[in-house]
Amino acid sequence: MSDLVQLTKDNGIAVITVNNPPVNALSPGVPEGIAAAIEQIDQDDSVKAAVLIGGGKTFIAGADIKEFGKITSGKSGGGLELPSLLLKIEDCPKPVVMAIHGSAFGGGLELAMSGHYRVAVPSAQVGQPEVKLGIIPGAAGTQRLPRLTGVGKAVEMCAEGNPSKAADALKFGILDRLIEGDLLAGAVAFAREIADKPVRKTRERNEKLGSADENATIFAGARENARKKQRGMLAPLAAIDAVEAATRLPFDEGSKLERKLFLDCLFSDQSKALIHIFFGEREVAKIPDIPKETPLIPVNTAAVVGAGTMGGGIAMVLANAGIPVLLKEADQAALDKGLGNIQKNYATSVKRGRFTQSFVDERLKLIQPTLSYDSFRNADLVIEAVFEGMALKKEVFAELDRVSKPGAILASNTSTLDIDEIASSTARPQAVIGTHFFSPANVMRLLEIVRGKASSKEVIATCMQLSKRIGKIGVLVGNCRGFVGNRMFHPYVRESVFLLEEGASVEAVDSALYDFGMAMGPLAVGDLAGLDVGWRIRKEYRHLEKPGIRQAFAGDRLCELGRYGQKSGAGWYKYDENRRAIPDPEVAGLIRKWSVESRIPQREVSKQEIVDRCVYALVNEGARILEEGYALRAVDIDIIYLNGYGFPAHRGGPMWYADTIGLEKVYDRVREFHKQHGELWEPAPLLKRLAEEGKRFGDFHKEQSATA
Ligand code: T1G
Ligand code: NAD
Repeated sequence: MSDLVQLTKDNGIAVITVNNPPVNALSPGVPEGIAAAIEQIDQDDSVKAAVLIGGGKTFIAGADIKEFGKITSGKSGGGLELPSLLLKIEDCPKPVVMAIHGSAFGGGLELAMSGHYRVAVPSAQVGQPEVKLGIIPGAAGTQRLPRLTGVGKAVEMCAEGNPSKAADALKFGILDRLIEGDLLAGAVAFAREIADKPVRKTRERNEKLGSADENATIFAGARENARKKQRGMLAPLAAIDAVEAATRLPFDEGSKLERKLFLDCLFSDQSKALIHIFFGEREVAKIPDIPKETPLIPVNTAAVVGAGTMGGGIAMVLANAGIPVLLKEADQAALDKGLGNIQKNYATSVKRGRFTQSFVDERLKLIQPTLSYDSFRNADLVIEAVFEGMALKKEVFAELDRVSKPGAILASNTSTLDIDEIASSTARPQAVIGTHFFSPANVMRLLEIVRGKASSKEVIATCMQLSKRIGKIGVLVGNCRGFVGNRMFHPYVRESVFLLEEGASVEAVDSALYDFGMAMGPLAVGDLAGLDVGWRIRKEYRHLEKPGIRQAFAGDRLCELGRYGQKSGAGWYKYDENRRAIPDPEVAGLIRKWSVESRIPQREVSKQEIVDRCVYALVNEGARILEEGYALRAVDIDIIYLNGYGFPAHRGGPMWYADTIGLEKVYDRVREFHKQHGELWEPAPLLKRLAEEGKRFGDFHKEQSATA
């Protein structure tokens, strides 16, 4: 046997153990090792049945995603194809019991379904998450799963890609038994129980494949759901086609069709983008100059200053992670309002089935309201979320410096202000850092962790680790104006308003970016967040703007009319009582009038120009941020935009999207805009260099790390 796969015997029961840390992926050598073990079992008369189990923390978490690049670039070393291994297991005359702990995902669940029985510990999870990588199951998962669960559940699991807990998987017919205690012992005992029973081949179990009429409704519903919830993604629709084939074609033909659909997806740009994101979400946790073994500061208690829109959400996030949190406000009225919002948000989560009432009751007990700093000396971490003003922030941090215990982390949720400036109001700048949550903080997954020039490695490492604990994706960014996300968002929004002033309609701008895949158009986002928020920031920084540079004015003019967006019932759109956006001809008229008064030539604006102006504004600013070192890698920017700004995952983020288009083409377009619209479109030097050298943004940090 190989190091990757061991075969042992336990009194007539063979045990196949897969050992390929960290997640027992089906890397080259693993399928071959399993096949050899099955052959041996087949020929060994002393073996009555077999158990296959994963070594370490999990069962098989799927095919080795790192190998996909080799397949799509034709460099794959071949090796035993998974579908034929699964037929080999299924055709083994001795019953094979799959013993599952951790995650049986993708090829791991497909392998498990080729076994004759499946048992699992209650904490295990199973799933076909392939669509999240822009592919579909490629080893007959879409053919075997409906034979175990029925068509409805199978199409849901393959098209949505969400995991199922073991208890549910037992109900769905995927598992045969839950094992409490020692999994291997329980699985071997189970194998003894069934050793004399005839083997059941999953591929021959057709009784749950339903009738054409029943299935037609299921597939129509699934397609509509996929088009709505996974807008623009190809793989979910391909997964539905593959499960449908299982109900219409014999197993072998259905498997062939699945394989074709799988390869079509694998070679698609969408899949490359989503695999980039898969590894990117893990890459952003690695900070080159902060070693893995950096000591972490224990965070067992926390405090939040300000219970407004953000403070309340942040307190919920900490409580949801089981961290007791003090919540301080300036006065009782504000505190009551903040607590009221928290209770309302929790009630919504219970109504939507996200939390149980008992979970919420427990969490609410962890949130301690207060009007004083008295108990702050117990807090390991303090997060400030008061109004966005430097003077107030410095006042609060000076107070926190006085009342907090030595070693406490002092964090600010500021969205634009200078972290070093805030830290200068304390005697412990090494303990100060930015923790920039996104609204609503209890929902948005992104957390920009802003490194001040004095922030210690322990504080940074602790916040990066804490972001995982509170269910966020932490991305480390530098301390520049607007950090990474908002700094790029500024030119993106600027261009969307310029386009209005040049003749495009509000609906045309928003629908162009919506169709591109953004969760929402930039103008609708402005109305949601409040146009006055950006207006206040633009006014605060107007003195820093270069004279003679074109400034967007339509948004400011709307705010002067009190049109702040949803909160005032009208902004770029007007809103009905259910906050539904309605195009407003009055706004179109006002913008036309103001633009003509400002002598801006009016013209037809194409959909492509709208997308290019807005998205390339992101890319160009992203390139500046990279070369100035405020983001560690291009993928960090991509992760920020997917999880904080609704950039479509199947396009991989703005920097990956630019790499996919080709930087030469992007650079040419940016130069065109530079000629037409002036200095604001000056190409970033990094974009220029990489385009001229035929390189990608993805290469930049490799260059950096090579020269570091
Ligand atoms: N292939 C290669 N590397 C993988 C991997 C995989 N399938 N899964 C994880 N890793 C790496 C990951 O990059 C990280 O590396 C380390 O393992 C730990 O991962 C034929 C075609 C299992 C729930 O989509 O969901 O099967 O950063 O940090 O939080 O039809 O990993 O340390 O260098 O995520 O404990 C389908 C993907 C594949 C499952 C564990 N399978 N993995 O979470 O650890 S397609 C998946 C996960 C397929 C078939 C098709 C999670 C996990 P590094 P981690 P974790
Ligand atoms: P908000 O106006 O909703 O809440 C601020 C709260 O701070 C108010 O309830 C106020 O009473 C309280 N406060 C003021 N002074 C205080 C003091 N001395 N002690 C205790 N509480 C005090 O503002 P918000 O939208 O929650 O923004 C808070 C911070 O988060 C700002 O820095 C903002 O830039 C940042 N931020 C906001 C968003 C957003 O979308 N709203 C997103 C990210 C970051």
